[in-house]
Amino acid sequence: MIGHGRLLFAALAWLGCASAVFAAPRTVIDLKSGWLFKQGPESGDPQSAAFDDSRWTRVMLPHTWNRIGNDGLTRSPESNSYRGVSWYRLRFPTPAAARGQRAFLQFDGVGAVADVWVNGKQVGKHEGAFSRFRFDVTAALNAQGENVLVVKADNSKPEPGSTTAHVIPLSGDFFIFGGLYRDVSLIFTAPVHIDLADFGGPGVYGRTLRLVDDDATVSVSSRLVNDATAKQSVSVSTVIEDGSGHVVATDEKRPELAPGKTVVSDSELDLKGPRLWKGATDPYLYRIVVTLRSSKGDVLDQVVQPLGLRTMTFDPQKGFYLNGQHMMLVGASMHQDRPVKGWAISRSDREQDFDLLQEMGGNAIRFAHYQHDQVVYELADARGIVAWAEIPLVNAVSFDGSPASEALSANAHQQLNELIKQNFNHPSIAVWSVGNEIDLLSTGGNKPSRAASLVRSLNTLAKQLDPNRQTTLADCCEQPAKGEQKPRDMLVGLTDVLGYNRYFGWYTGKVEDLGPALDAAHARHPQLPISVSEYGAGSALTQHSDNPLGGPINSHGRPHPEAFQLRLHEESWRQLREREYLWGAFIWNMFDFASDSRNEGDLTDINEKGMVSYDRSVKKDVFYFYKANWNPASTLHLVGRRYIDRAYGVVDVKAYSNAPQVRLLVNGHDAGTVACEVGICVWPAVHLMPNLNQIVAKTPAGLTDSIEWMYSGSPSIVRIKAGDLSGLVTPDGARYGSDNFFSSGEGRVIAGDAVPALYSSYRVGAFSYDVPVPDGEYTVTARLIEPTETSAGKRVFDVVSNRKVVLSAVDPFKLSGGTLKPVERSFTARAMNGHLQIEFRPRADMTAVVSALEIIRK
Ligand code: GCB
Repeated sequence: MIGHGRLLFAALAWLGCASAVFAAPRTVIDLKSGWLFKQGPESGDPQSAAFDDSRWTRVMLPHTWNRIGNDGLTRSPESNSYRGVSWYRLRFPTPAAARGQRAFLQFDGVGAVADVWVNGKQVGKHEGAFSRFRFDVTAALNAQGENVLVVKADNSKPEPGSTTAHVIPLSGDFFIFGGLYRDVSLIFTAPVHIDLADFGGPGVYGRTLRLVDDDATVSVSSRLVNDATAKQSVSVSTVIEDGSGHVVATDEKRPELAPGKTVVSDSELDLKGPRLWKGATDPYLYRIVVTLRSSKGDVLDQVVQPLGLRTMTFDPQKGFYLNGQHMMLVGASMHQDRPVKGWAISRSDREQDFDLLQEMGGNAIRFAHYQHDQVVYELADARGIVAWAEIPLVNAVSFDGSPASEALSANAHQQLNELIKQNFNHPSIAVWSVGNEIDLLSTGGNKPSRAASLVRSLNTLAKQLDPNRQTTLADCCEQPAKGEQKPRDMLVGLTDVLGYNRYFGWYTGKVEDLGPALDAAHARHPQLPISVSEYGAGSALTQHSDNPLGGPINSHGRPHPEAFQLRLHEESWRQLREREYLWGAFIWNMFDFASDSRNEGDLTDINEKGMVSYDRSVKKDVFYFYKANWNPASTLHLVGRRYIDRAYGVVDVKAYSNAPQVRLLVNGHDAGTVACEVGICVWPAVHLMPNLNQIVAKTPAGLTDSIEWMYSGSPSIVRIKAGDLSGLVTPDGARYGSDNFFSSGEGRVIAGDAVPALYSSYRVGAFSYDVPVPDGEYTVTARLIEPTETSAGKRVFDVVSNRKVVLSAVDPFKLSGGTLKPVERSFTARAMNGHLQIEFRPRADMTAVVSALEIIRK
């Protein structure tokens, strides 16, 4: 048997720039550098060893050819959204010391389908962009000298007839990056070894059978493979070590291994006085160490896996319990991409993501919508974050609403096997999710949905593989499709627990509907533990609104003022926190992420619902709202970080803090101390000075935060763009702020560019404005348009100020001579006690409208 030190040394010497990790007694050689890459299909025979690749580009792993998501309203020329086949080639030597060893190639993740050749022989194909896979390449390696490894990576868009037509996900609001975007390594083992071909899993699976106060029983199943030609008598030692490396339980078995066979060796170990894995308060980890020895006592193989002792239970009325202690799981979902790097991110990128989630106070992560790199599950274990793990069965099981094809079903089963086997030993994982919004397309597209049988069989597989964990799915469509009475194919109830993806106030309804909708769901399924697996809103860091209720949001477009995201989260969390039956609430999303179907807010190809920007440089204001609510460490954050150049001289100042009360100083003057409720502290109607304003907040414990705002307007000129969330500067330089100072009515926009910008939105209904201005006489100009009516007499209203009618029987159609025709009317009004009141009072059963107000002191 070859000494592992020797093998390692030889491998390093041959590989030059490659690095090797010595994890006794296996040898792992990291294949990071020396790769040649060609984007797009290649003519000739690129899989053959002799192929001339001298013109290809040299790349390092991790690597993706795609580049998606940028600031600005159009796609950057540096973007690369190519989806299809690309090629990688690597030359590497066979270490002389590897003779007689088994050799495996390990890929930690290739987007999305990988065909692999070694020395011109195809050694395997793997379908699925997210899971680890290994191929036994022992027979394909040259006995000595150089080998040529070739990988064809294919991230073609799934569509009928495409190479990925049966590979999940068929669809999804995230970009599928192509390439060798995670690590690749070469592993050498003895011929008798722990299984490496078990769906990429570790071959060693630990399960807590019993956990009472001072006693635990753990079973460990190890899969042993005899790739030698003769029968082998071996010993399997199974050891549990505590966090300091002390052995706390051991067992030994002496199985006989027939040649060419895989045998499962089971051990049961008792632990006295176990220390529990308690989430972030004490994420205590044991280690399972399984060592395989020959009859002579030589170490043949060894695998080390994490073990955390904990119970996780779900109660339909009371939510989630960790080790019998109630805990509401709060956190966010995350994807795995960054600007420029795409999916080819590093361990330190992932650590930063965890740092941010934990700073925000999250105790849980939903790893959406697929299996992430091993590193993240390790980080979740080590940091005590409870995890939701899932397979990428997203939006649909077919292109036409029919049931999943056999091939797609097989692929979904394969990816679920991989997810569970590869991550079985991570104590942080609470639930296996079998999919996300699986019937979205069929419900939205009014096609039949036939996902239930696949969901049922995936659920059965998950329960067989891991009886200790609960299954879940993220539901979109329990409600019937448009115009129908019943849901078509009920998925809710097929898994042990559930998550609802609900976007009240963003895609549907009002944010206030969230709680009642959840109560109704809870009433429909009183025995089903439910959570909110997604809720959220987009936010553009350069778009600002003084009142997020001022106009409608265009969820699939622009603008997306940050203030709208704040309100949606404030109101959502108020409702979620009160609902004891919820086992969790996961914000969508922790980070902005790449999605090439999006042109929203101020970005392109980015879904901007994150708490933190795509490049992680900006913690949005909303991040601090959750921090104030979830992180017990003292927090104080003044809101409006990016809205520096203010449209109005009188503003509501807001801070997020977990202090009971906070004091505000504006330009050195005390602006009052207010109590904070649900982390929100508000100082209404604060007067700014012309030019620079210094806003300082202080908690009683001495925490301080400050911002500087500019106000370049004049207190006696106020311009309001009614029905609009972002405001406007006219060509002659007049600045209109977003709709503000109103009560009642509804803001609406006129789509397209049929009308001048100032008239492109309006407030409608019976409504009034109470505008803070210095006392005096003002000329008020109301800019009007008839948005919908097609004849005179359909919309007639009076405008009233200080109980006097200042404009009588206003009929925008009649005044302007048609629909969508601008017209304006002015009147004089007096401000008293710092307020100017203007009421729009419709006649009979009609409504009033106004598009803009210009208020100028006489
Ligand atoms: C969802 C999906 C998620 C999307 C999200 C959104 O329901 O599950 O993948 O990204 O909505 O932002 O629309």
